[in-house]
Amino acid sequence: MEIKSSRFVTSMSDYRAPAEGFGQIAMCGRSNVGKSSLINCLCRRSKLAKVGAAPGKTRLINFFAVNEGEEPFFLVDLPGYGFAKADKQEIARWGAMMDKYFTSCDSLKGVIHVVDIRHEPTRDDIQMNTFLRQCGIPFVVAVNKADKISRGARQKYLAPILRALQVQPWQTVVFSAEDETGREDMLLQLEKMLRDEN
Ligand SMILES: Nc1nc2c(ncn2[C@@H]2O[C@H](COP(=O)(O)OP(=O)(O)O)[C@@H](O)[C@H]2O)c(=O)[nH]1
Ligand SMILES: [Mg+2]
Repeated sequence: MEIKSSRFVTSMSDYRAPAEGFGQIAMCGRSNVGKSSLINCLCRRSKLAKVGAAPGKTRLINFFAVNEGEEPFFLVDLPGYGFAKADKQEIARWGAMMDKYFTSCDSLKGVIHVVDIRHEPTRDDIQMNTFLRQCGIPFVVAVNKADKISRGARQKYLAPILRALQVQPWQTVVFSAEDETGREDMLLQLEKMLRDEN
């Protein structure tokens, strides 16, 4: 698949199906792990999704329409978890938002669960992945920031991540939003999810 066009459509704090009934591929993961950067990398637009936005600010679900007029779909940037300074109220609000999204989004085709190659998955990461599995939502784990680790050492970092999340190599893409490592592979995975083949 190629991404030929992309545009920001809308932000919402409370999920309501967008007017365009496109299939949706959602990004989830810790704050700062590179969800927005991954969208920008796939779309090859450095400023499409806002990168490095301070966690704790207004947390919204952002919708980007891709390939309109052809085989359109939405890339959905979900608010991250695991932000250091979140208070209980904020975490509860995040949980309610995510709950509503995952339970009422009929057109969700799959999720890209973004993790950081340098860190073993946190308890939140494991919970998130378990949730996706329990809901039967197709997912791919994007092991991002691969550019931070030399090629030869990546396998050593990857193994404990796969083990902790209990995912298989074919469910993961070693990725770098910085240098486009894994971009083609990720586009293939997206295509599969959009066609319900995953
Ligand atoms: N080196 C490197 N930095 C990255 C990569 N992806 C994201 N970043 C940086 O990580 C920070 C957080 O990225 P962002 O996309 O805003 O994360 P989000 O909170 O998950 O949406 C920014 O400073 C990005 O430039 C990557 O693949 N490699
Ligand atoms: Mg972001």
